Amino acid sequence: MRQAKRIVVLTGAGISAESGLGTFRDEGGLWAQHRIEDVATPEAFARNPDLVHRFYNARRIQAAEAHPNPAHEALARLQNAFDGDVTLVTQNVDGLHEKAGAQVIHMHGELARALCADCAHRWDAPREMSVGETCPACHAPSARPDIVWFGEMPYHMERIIDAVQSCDLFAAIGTSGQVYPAAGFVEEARVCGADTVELNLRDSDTSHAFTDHIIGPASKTVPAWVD
Ligand code: BV8
Repeated sequence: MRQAKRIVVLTGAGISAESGLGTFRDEGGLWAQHRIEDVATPEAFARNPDLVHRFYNARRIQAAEAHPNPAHEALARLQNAFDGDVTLVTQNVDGLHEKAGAQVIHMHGELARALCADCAHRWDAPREMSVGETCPACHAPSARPDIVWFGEMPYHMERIIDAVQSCDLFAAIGTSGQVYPAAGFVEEARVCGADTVELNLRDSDTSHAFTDHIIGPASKTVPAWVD
């Protein structure tokens, strides 16, 4: 980390596991309880908006009560103390990076936000959203969670790719490397000359693309890596 000047950090559900929030693909994870096709696609929302709202309402309430862990706090320290650029990109929607005081790019949206499917207005979501919820701007009954579902374009991609292509250190923390385009960032960073490090409990689908690996729970490995 010493000689790096421009760092990009990508986080996934694993960084929030020790804050008590379930991951997707670990034992008993979210995708063991629900099929992606039933709760995390635009077609699922069109087919059964009540089920999708209930899936996200439960996670929104749990996330609102969760606290950042030492891994989130260490990344906020890195951002505030490092004498270079630190671009923090998260696939997570739980808001824990902000709670730790970090500036973060949410590429998959946020549980705390609602989106109007008609006029694209965004606002702070209520604790529980329900079918037919109206948009405060256009008043259409078309409120949905401000979440990027499968088949939808992730947010801030241009800004993220610029940062990935110009960084000299790319770190991925707590992600299985199974979801694109996020899983492709490491390759992009590598071909642009960055060093790459993966911090995870175990190997991921993209471990082969990283030059360094730090194995262990994020609440221990990330503070050690940062400090
Ligand atoms: C798109 C919503 C195109 C929010 C999510 C190739 C290129 C492009 C697209 C594709 C492609 N191939 C396939 C696709 C389609 C698809 C995709 O990737 N499918 C996969 C399943 C193959 N991608 C998309 O649809 C994306 N959109 O490509 O659009 C487009 C183009 C033009 C115009 C329009 C569209 C959209 C992807 C976003 C989908 N939304 N979530 C929500 O419900 O939360 S993705 C979902 O999985 C989560 O958001 C999460 O971000 C993501 C990845 O999961 P992880 O965060 O990695 O979590 P996971 O449980 O998998 O792993 C946890 C890891 O943590 C593990 O490695 C574990 O070991 C580790 N861990 C656990 N505990 C700890 C730990 N590590 C450290 N410490 C611990 N304590």
